[in-house]
Amino acid sequence: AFADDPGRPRYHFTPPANWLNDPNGLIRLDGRYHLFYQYNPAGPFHNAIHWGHAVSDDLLHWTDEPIALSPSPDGPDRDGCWSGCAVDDDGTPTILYTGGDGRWQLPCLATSGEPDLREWNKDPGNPVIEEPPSDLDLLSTEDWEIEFRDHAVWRDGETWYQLIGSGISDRGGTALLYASSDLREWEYEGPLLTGDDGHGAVWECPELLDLGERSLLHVSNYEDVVYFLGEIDDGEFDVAHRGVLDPGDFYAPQSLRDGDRYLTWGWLPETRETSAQWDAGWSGALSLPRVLSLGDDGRLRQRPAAEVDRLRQRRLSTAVPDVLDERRHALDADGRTLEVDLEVSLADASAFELSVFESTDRDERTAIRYTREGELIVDRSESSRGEVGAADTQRLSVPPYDEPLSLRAFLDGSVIELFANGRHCLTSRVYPAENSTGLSVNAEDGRATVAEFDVWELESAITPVTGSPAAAPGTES
Ligand code: DQQ
Repeated sequence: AFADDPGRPRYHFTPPANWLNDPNGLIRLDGRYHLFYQYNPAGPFHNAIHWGHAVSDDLLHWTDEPIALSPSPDGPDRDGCWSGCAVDDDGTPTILYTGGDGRWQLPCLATSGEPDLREWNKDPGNPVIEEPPSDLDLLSTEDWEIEFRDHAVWRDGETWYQLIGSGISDRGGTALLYASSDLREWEYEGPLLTGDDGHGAVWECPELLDLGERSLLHVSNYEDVVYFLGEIDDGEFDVAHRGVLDPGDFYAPQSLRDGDRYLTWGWLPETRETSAQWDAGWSGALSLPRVLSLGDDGRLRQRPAAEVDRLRQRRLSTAVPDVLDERRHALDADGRTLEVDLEVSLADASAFELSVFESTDRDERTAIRYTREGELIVDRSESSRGEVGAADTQRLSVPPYDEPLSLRAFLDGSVIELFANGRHCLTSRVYPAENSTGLSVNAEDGRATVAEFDVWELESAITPVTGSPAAAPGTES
């Protein structure tokens, strides 16, 4: 099932085998992109997390590297090397990550002396912060003494700053700010922001991006990746706007400052059953690299990195009419490694529908709908007939000022990643049968006009797997 799994993406990053969750430690060094990720080499499930590693020169082709960080049996990370970031400390690549140790989670540091970032030396002073701040009533749970993890580090002049995710009892998730001159001694400054009004009890993976006129703080609250746009004033974050980065199957993103742009990747978790993940031998993919920026209106923009255009290998002929009505129009083009690029206006229709991963009898398909109510919808009720996958409908509100809809839809095995009007993203995981490759379009209750419609076959850019999956308990390999 591993090599011929039709659900395995060909241009979205996946682990060589076994388990992947959060992207970590994104850094560009000597022109090369390094990607680390939460990795369990023992099987497609979350346990005893290591840091996997891959490198790329162009953001599209990734080469698998040896494991970068493993839990030390007697160390403060003996239960796992959890999420964190990488910085360049005047020529010394340095990782800050969370060490899991019994009921504790504390920040640990590691450095590398090699430009290939293969060897990492854990700091003898780990953990670099020995306890969470005591002046706050931080949340404790059955499993954890305190929720206190994940690290975003940046430098301003001579000072390093760090954000750590946590939660304050009876208040909500929080991002705690620390400062340091050497990355090893940290002074607690206070909460940068606490989500008092229903943004989750705990914040994981906080990250702060400087988007020029405004800063963007995003946090993952077990459900959504919530973002806040605003300004930092005297160690506190003044929120002007808030939203959700991608209300679909997208979690715990991390970014890389690359020249004057930010590139952001998120974890696209599986939505199929655990047993299907065992059968497949792998679990978890990453989003395409997204460029996050600020529009002239002070709102967020999200687009695929320009490099992604280079995946286009061949334009497929579609013959989509300029005016669509209720009749379904099947495209000549089909496939599972595609980009569909379109611009449509609803005219007098109530909705426009693009159906993807369609079987010949249309019994299996995923409907992407754009409605007059200003919603972009991914209807998965008929998506994964052969397998149990999430069947709920995902919704993204695309405000009316966004008419016409300009959509880039990336299809990749089991991934549907949508970019609407360069602003909004919605990602879905679906598990159609291998030969469900069809595409069709139609309008509902009236006519819709199509200004642009292109289908591109994309390159299978991810290097063929080098690892082999761990055998599931009780199965033969
Ligand atoms: N995943 C990591 C944690 C983080 C969570 C553990 C978010 O550090 O809070 O694998 O998905």
